[in-house]
Amino acid sequence: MRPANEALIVIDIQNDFCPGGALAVTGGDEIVPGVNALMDEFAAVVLTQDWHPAGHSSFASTHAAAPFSTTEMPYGTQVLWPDHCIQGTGGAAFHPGLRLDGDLIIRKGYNPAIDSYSAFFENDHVTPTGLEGYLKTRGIDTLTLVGLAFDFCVNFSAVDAARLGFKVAVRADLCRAIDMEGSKKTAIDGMKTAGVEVV
Ligand code: VGL
Ligand code: ZN
Repeated sequence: MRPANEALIVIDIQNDFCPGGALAVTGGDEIVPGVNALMDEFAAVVLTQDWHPAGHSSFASTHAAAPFSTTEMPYGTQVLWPDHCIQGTGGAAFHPGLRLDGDLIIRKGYNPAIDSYSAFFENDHVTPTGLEGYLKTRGIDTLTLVGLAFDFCVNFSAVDAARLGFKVAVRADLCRAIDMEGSKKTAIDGMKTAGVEVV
């Protein structure tokens, strides 16, 4: 068992990010048994859930644009995704094999106007989700991240966590990437620059 200052953060292991889902990540379901087993090591386990209202501004359909194209938002460039993780749908539900006995489920992406890759801040990089306060008030300063997708929500969460002063490790073997236009390598480089340990 790890000490009480450590938490496991399980990012977005939801049906829409697994094979057959609306924004399927190749092999996304393969990590479930390993993530479940890793939960046993941690006294604190937090799960995140991508949780968009229908018509969300990150959906290509909202802009009559092609999925995986980009648009400029007030907060910067935004990839336009297929409709995914719509609140209350089966696609937004966790993978049926995932253990749900963690301490906290934090939802993100519910603001219609702003996407939220990171578990800590929306994509404007200033609107907090509250996770920082939750962890710090529990005395947690060291995080291990796993989940989907490696190059988007895991990456953004890990970099934000490092910036907030957490000691951060990402278990790459318990993540899978979307990997569009080299985004996996960019994510690895960015995480290392931010001081994240990618193992
Ligand atoms: C994610 C794209 C859009 C993720 C969420 O969980 O990595 N990616 N929404
Ligand atoms: Zn999303």
